[in-house]
Amino acid sequence: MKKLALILAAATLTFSASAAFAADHEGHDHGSMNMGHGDHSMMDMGSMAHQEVIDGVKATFRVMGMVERMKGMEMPKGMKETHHIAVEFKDVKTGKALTEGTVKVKVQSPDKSDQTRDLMGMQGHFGADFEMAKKGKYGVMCKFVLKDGKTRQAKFWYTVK
Ligand SMILES: [Cu+2]
Repeated sequence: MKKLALILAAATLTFSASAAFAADHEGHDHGSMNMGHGDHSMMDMGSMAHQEVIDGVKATFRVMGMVERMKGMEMPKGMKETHHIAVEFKDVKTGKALTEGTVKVKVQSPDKSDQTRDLMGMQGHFGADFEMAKKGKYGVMCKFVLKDGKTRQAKFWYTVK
């Protein structure tokens, strides 16, 4: 009788342990299906900050937080830049990407100080890093000259929360 009780107790223990494991596992899968992955890819892309058509060219701006962009990597010491601003240009008529040209961006901080950078062409877009550490509204002004030689400008506000 004593032996049987022991076996039963052991069986119950094993059963409840595996049930708990299964419940745990299901919970985990469910959680990652819901939010985790979608969020992650959104961060990698950077959120669209502004889109505008200027004289036949569609400009799409994205602003990426560097901490998110460099997830899993260590931030280089002494690096002040906090955000990456990227812009893509498209010919509205043909839908073709315009990847050649000179692009300048001026960012005005909430304290009215400003930074101007030449954006480098990289993987189909132009981009540069800026210091946007303070919370508030930043004015982003972009001046660009693409292959057709025309000077175009775009402007938008970006809020750091
Ligand atoms: Cu970039």
